[in-house]
Amino acid sequence: MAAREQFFAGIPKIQYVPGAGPTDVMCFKHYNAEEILMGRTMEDWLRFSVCYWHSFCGTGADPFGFPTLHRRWNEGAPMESAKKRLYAAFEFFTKLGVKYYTFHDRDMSPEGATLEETNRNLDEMTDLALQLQNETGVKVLWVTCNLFAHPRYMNGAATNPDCHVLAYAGAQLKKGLDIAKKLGAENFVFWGGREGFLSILNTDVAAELKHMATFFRMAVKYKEKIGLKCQFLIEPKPKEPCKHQYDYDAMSVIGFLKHYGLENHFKLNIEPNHTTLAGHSYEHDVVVASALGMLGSVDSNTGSPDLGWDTDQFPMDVRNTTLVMKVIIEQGGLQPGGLNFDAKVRRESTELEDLFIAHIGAMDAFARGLRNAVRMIEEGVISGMVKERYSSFSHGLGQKVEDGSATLEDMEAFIKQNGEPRVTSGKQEKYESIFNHYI
Ligand code: XUL
Ligand code: CO
Repeated sequence: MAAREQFFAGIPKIQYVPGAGPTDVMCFKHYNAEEILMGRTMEDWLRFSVCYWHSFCGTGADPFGFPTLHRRWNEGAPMESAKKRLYAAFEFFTKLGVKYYTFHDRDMSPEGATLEETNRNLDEMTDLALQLQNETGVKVLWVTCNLFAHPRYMNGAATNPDCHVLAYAGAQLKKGLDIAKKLGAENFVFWGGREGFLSILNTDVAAELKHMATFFRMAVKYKEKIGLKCQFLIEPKPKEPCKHQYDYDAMSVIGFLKHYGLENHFKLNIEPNHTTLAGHSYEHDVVVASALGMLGSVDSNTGSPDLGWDTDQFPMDVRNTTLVMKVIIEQGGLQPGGLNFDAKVRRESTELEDLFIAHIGAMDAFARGLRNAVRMIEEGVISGMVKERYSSFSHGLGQKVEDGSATLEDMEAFIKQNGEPRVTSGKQEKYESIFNHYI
């Protein structure tokens, strides 16, 4: 194949042009990578990552229609197009100025007839990926194994009723961890693709959950054995493709990890489109995971809350990005995680430049969210009001509740002495008005 075919020939490196006009969509108006906010560069706070599967493997096909996105890099025999895809991807990363990418093993490299052949393909492709990483300085935010697309996984991978399939998933995972080490991945993601059930009648839930925990334990053991330093992440999703997914939402994953004693080995990769599918508001799982010290990374996207499925749209809503960045700053950043655009252009957005416009728009939405959250935190109005709202826990009985030493007898004695509590306003609309001041 031609070594360095250009796939985005007419598109130069994207620049920061503050004050650019409304139709100037091929430049950053807000994302200024080097600018320092609260002691860190924007690039460092945001840690953007481009995802391989949507942006380079996606064809625009949906259950009702044929492909609409005809990418030159997807033409040719499987290994030939895999290489073209990789070159196209690295050209895109560098022109966009994003330092990280994420991929599934099978996005980068096609399956062969046997596991051995598949692994040889992966060796060849990851050799090339390593070369391109070294040339460009672009790094792997996370890698993951696709344990859901191949028909062998139709009844699940780690939770399959047949141990033969579980074994295949384990063998695939072993190689996935090896390539994570080879490419210096900073994280490794487990999304429970088909780990769940469609009918409770044919499902042994207790057995499946136990097998899933065993699968994770094997992963931890192998990670330690090979000296892989990356952070393990589980990505919750409530439904799709299964009717019920075991990793329903942040709280259920944390409950699972604690139940099986795995909580010190994993954090969460929260995808807001999954959060809204679980019936929560956009920011809910980011907030919950962070509050419990478990927020590791974010699959930055959005859905359409009026639709019941995973539309994986680019996150363009500044209100949402502000809420997410507020949480990220308050927990001291996301590193070694980041903001991965698990998002795809609409199947109607057929031009190559749409891929750039989508990422630039979302990066700018996050840059604005970051600036808003920084102002909000530095001025401290909302945090001051929240602190005041909970101030009764800073002394006396409240302090005892806080440190866990209070008893029901203390409660009774307190009420006998102090009587009815004074009802205080929650002031929601005041908070909302102040929040809007920063948007
Ligand atoms: C599926 C999804 C996945 C994971 C990685 O909804 O989000 O792409 O992020 O397997
Ligand atoms: Co995702």
